[in-house]
Amino acid sequence: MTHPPVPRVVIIGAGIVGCSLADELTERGWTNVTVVEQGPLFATGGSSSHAPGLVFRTNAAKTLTEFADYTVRKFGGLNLAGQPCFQQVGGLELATTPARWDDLQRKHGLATSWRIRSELLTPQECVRLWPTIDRERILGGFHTPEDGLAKALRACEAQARRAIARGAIFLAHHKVLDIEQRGGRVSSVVTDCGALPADIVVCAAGLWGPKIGRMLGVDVPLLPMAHQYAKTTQLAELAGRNDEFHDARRPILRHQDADLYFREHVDRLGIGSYAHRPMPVDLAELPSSAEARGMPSMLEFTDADFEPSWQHAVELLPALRDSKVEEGFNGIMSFTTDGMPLLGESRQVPGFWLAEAVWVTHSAGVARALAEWMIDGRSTTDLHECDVHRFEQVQLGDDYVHERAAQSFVEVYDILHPLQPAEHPRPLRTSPFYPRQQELGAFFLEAGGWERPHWYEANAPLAEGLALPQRGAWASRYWSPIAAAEAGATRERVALYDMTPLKRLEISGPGALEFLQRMTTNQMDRKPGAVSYALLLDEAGGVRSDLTVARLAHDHFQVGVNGNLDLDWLLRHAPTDGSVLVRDITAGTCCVGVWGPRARDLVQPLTREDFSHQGLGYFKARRATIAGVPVTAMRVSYVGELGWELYADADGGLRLWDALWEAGQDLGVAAAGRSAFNSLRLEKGYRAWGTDMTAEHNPYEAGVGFAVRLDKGDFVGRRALAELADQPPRRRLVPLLFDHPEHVVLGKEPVHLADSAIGYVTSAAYGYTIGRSIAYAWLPAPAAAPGTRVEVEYFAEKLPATVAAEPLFDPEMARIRR
Ligand code: FAD
Ligand code: THG
Repeated sequence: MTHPPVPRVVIIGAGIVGCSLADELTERGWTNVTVVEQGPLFATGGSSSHAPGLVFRTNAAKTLTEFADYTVRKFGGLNLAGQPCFQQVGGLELATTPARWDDLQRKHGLATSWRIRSELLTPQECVRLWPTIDRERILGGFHTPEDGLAKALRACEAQARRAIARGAIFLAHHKVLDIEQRGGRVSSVVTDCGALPADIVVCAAGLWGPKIGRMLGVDVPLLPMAHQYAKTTQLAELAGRNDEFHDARRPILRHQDADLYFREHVDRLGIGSYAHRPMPVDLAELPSSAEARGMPSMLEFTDADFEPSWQHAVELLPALRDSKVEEGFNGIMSFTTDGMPLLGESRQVPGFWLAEAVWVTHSAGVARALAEWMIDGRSTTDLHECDVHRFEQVQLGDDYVHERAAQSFVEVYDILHPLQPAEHPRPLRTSPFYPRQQELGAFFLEAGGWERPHWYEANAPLAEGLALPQRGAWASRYWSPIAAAEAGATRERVALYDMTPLKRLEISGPGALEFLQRMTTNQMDRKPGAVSYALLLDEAGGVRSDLTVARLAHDHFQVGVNGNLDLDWLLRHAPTDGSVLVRDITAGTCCVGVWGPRARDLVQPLTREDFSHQGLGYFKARRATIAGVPVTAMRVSYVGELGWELYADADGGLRLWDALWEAGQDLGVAAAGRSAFNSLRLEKGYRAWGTDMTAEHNPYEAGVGFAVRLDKGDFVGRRALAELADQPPRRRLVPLLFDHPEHVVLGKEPVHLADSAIGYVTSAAYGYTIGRSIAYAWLPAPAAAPGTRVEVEYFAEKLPATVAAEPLFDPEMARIRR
């Protein structure tokens, strides 16, 4: 076997991300690494040079928590000339309002789900950890004893030295001016001191990322924004407590109700504030390193912006009354539209990788994941929420990035409900049915830029008199009892669902079949008119997505996918000889799902085509004309009822909706939204990719092994699956049913068996048809057997539940196949 030569990697930026990546790459044998830095080493003038280094690991995103956990473990074992790179002082988050106290209880649940040790503290226990807190102001705290302070600058140098010892080169005062391409990929990095040949270029330029991206026409959708950090004068209470070696002993502290955080600096306190107005920074106006006395990412402190924060700090820590701000700065850091990093290799410019919008907290974890991705083609951590190709086109525009990133600054410490939508800019994308949805009083939430009805106020009369269990306040937000009526209309009569936002691709050309056979797990060589449910796997057998593939003609397929990452993955793998065309047709088309026992009574009279069970069977597709509108009808149903997804060109959409609406009046048709949809699909056990399963899971443990045909010939991931196929899974995705119908949870809650946390909830909903509250959860196989008694932790309460056999509704498929 021949090994490929070690590629020449040039990393732009010697901040914490560049240094960590150089270490992780060289450790794995990629030793031909050059790090170019415009400033000096290692106080480069970037954000890492002055980051106070607070590492709070617990995050709603499992991936970010895993990144942070690795950073803590790695930095905990690193030192620079005997000086530690991490101080495990612990983390303490305080609640001064009942809403925050509830949120900390929820956070304790998140920490437990992601295996971070934590405890909830009484005010007294908080004061024991941090004696100068005004006990009267607080309701309690969330303590994470293993969190702490990263010494970012030290960690930069310590990791760089390890990389250098393995052969890496660090070049200070080399400013990147351009990146050249040859043969369709990166070929060299041009600096003010000459050009460096490169097979791979990694942009770890922090807030300067967009500028580097522009050299190649690659979007780096982040907004640099200033954030205030100040140090107090010397405090009597801290005198003699700390020294330069151990410059902090009390936990890092968050007072999120006032958008503040604190840490010790020997005998002073450092105070960071997110309370001020968003302060976006125009890269073009940023002073050069020389003009900025070596610190271009530090702007002048604006006292007036800090004033309210100082008052809040003194209220929480009255001992500060005798001190003042001695020094402060407005430090620049990167914000993205969804708060997640930007990682991955550009599809337009192969060889150009991004490692952008990364906090010190996540830096080592990000670097490890990227090194694995670059070298092995895949990371062991699921990265779909961080992949820079996750965005829709409308989410890449300057105005959008500006508006949304500024909002994510404002919301940094807000209590955010998982369903809470951004308010601006909206509406961005609407389906042709939008005017009718508005007329029916749709309550819209947004996803991928699309306005999606969650329920329709017009259905309120249907909900009157429904006896529903009283759910908790948190689960009642972004929810309405109307969803129950819409679910009922779907199971009992017929309902219309707007499926337009579901991304769809057209894959065509003489090589289309062979391409889809190679990319997916199911048999694609079926007669035109066949629809298949199939998976996209990575080489290790991880589930990258699940799809429906309709063969509309010999060389023409329509593929229903989960998002932009699927399009990206397919485009990357498509043959370049022109034999296959992959096209996103979402925007020019629309889709309405017509589902329910009366669906056939509604649709058949509107068309000359045979929509009987014999004429158009389950998982079959055909062209038809409905009320004069050309459609592709696909007999699939994510809600588990008789009916079709009807696809039309966008221009015919409104006529199609109106005709269906009109024809349905006598049948009791209802428009129905995502809230009902989610409940119905959980009753059927249909997985939502990205929530229930990700590339971290294989098909067998995720319960979608039925979509894998190992005997169909080779496909991506087949080899890995062949090894897994006859081993019993170690863990499983299974449904839980709560004992009490009023116990409705939202996802990511920990699951306990006896007194140990053993797993976590993925998605949850009240099942209106079965009259039980449902949660899907990942559990170790021995605990996943139906009948196992477990408890789901929700706001520090343990809710009893039982593992159930699936599907929970209509296992004979009698409702669909008729
Ligand atoms: P940087 O450290 O900025 O490194 C990028 C490097 O690229 C720079 O050295 C720059 O000079 C170089 N570069 C750019 N362009 C070029 C070019 N053309 N040629 C050559 N070199 C180039 N994070 C936490 O986790 N915890 C905290 O408590 C925390 N507090 C913060 C407080 C403040 C006030 C600020 C501003 C940020 C804070 N952060 C914190 C965020 C954190 O500092 C950053 O997210 C992190 O340091 C970014 O690291 P980086 O390596 O991506 O960027
Ligand atoms: N409709 C269409 N495409 C899609 C979805 C959709 N693509 C993305 C996503 N949703 C895929 N998810 C599913 C999940 C389950 C089913 C369809 C799409 C489904 N499963 C049946 C079952 O499991 O019993 C049938 C499986 C089979 O017969 O192979 O219907 O909503 N167009």
